Amino acid sequence: MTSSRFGGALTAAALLISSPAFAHVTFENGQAAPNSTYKATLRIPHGCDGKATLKVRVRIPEGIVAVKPMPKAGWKLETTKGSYVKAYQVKGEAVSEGVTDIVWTGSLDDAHYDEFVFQARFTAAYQPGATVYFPVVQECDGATEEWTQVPAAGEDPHGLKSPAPGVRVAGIATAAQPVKAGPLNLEQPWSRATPGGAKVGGGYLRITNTGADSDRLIGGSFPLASKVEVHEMRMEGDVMRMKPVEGGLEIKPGATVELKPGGYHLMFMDLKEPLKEGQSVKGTLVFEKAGSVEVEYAVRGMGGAAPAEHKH
Ligand SMILES: [Cu+2]
Repeated sequence: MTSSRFGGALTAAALLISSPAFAHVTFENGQAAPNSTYKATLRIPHGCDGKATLKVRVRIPEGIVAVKPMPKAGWKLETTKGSYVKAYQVKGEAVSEGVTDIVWTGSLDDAHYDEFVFQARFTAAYQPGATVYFPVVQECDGATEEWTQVPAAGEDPHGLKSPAPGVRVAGIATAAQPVKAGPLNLEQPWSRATPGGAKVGGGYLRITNTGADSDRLIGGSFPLASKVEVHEMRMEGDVMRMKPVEGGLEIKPGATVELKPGGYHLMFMDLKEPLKEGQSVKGTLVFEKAGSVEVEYAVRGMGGAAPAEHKH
């Protein structure tokens, strides 16, 4: 069972690489720590309709400060500086202006691939779980590709034709004690605010098995949902979908499994009311061996990343 699931994940990775629908402009590392400096490596996989890329422009979103691009051999580097909408605290100092646009000018053949690097600091303007989108414009010989689409709340980013590359702000370690359920440690259960009318919500946490036997997460309960399912993401053709994990999610001895957006997650089905940022909601998780465990989900901001399409 485990090996076949792993096989499925490998197939998905292969599809991501080979399918032209996924040859988007992306960041090599799509995750940044909150309130810290992030090294952004922008990957340009191809030109515009077969034409060579002559310019790569990156727009820096508000709340991202202390931006420093890395010069690139053979490319002219220019930046535009400007005032931020507000001042941000960086290491005890107020920062109110900086780089707002980066432009590299050079030439990259459509048949080639290249990377463009800059440093940026993610401020407290973005909460853990949020995705920050950096609009990118690729100017080619007589053509332009605009990677500027941002998913609306609840929209599947995989459905966008020219998505802006995004960086997710990672969760922070909190002082909260992990919940123990026999040999299982359950850490940082969280959920995400949902737009009004949303029928489903996601539940995330980290589960570590300190015991000698495997256990399985098979379900749970959530007061605002009719039921709780354990889901996984799977590629079906070009489309990323989620599906219930058959037989439950295995937590092997010594293993840590992270349930997170874009991966394994709990799905709160038929939500009775929207989840609001700042709320905390108690629910239960049910394990095959450890039984039923109470957890409290901290509801975080909506962020940009949205649940993918469902198939039930
Ligand atoms: Cu789901």
